[in-house]
Amino acid sequence: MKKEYLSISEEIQTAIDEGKPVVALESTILSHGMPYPQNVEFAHKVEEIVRAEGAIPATTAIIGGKLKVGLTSEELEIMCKAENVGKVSRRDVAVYLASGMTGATTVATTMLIASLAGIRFFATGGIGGVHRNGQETMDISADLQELANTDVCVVCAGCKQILDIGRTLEYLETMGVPVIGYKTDDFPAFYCEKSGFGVDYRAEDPEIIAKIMKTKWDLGLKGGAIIGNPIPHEYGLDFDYMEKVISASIEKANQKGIRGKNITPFLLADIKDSTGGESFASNLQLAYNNARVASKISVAYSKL
Ligand code: PSU
Ligand code: MN
Repeated sequence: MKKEYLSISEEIQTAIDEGKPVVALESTILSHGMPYPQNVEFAHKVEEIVRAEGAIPATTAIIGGKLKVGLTSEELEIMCKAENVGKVSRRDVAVYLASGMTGATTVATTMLIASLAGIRFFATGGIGGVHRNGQETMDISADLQELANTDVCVVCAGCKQILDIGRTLEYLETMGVPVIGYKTDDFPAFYCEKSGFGVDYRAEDPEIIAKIMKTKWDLGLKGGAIIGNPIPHEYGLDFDYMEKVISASIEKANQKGIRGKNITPFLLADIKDSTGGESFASNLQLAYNNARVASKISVAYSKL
């Protein structure tokens, strides 16, 4: 039944069937998180990095009424051009499939599709979370619920300071999602190596993370985990500097009355403009680094 909605590339299906390492990649980061045509180069390079580590990349999207797992160059181009490409979170999935609309998958939806396909590991940039003033607006990303319910391990550089990082971590604790720092005690803040908030556990190598995930899923403890992988030191931006930039962007969004699913893409674009491309260079590097670590973990997992 579910299979009829999935369209998995032959290479990825074979890898899944043979228990080989596969790493899911999202498309919202392409369509709504990065400018064209730089995102095309990114989309290809991130896949090459996964391959170089010995895993198979599986970029996901919704195209032509199917949940696509593994995109052709033409399909990557469509996602990067992002003409009439919506941002698809869990609530949007059935609508997009039934009506044949093209959709970029968020962290939540990529996890959902990965899990339907049998993929356990996923690399992204940053996750969504509790927005600042979320206690008033109730703007809490569906990514957090997905992490609580769907068995996929997400490697990310934490979340951006556009969010309320403290409340995001509290929410994850309530939902039973382990937050593990990869070679760090500090939860990363996307462009910045440290957020000032601690992680629950620190892991020194991919093997222990693979073992933790296997143990969690063997026990039937549903849901994923967050692996917080800090941006490489040389690309990290200053926390206080980014705080100023982000506060100004949030102020702008409030004045324009931007809300809901549009707020994250608005802030991402505005921050990019006001840092004159500096943040974009960091964004690329942290995402590559996450692809590398997710691949290493999936390779270790495939050996268990
Ligand atoms: N944060 C980023 N870059 C991104 C996103 C979040 O730093 O590209 C995207 C991811 O796809 C994430 C989504 O799943 O935004 C969260 O959106 P929302 O807050 O509307 O749930
Ligand atoms: Mn939201």
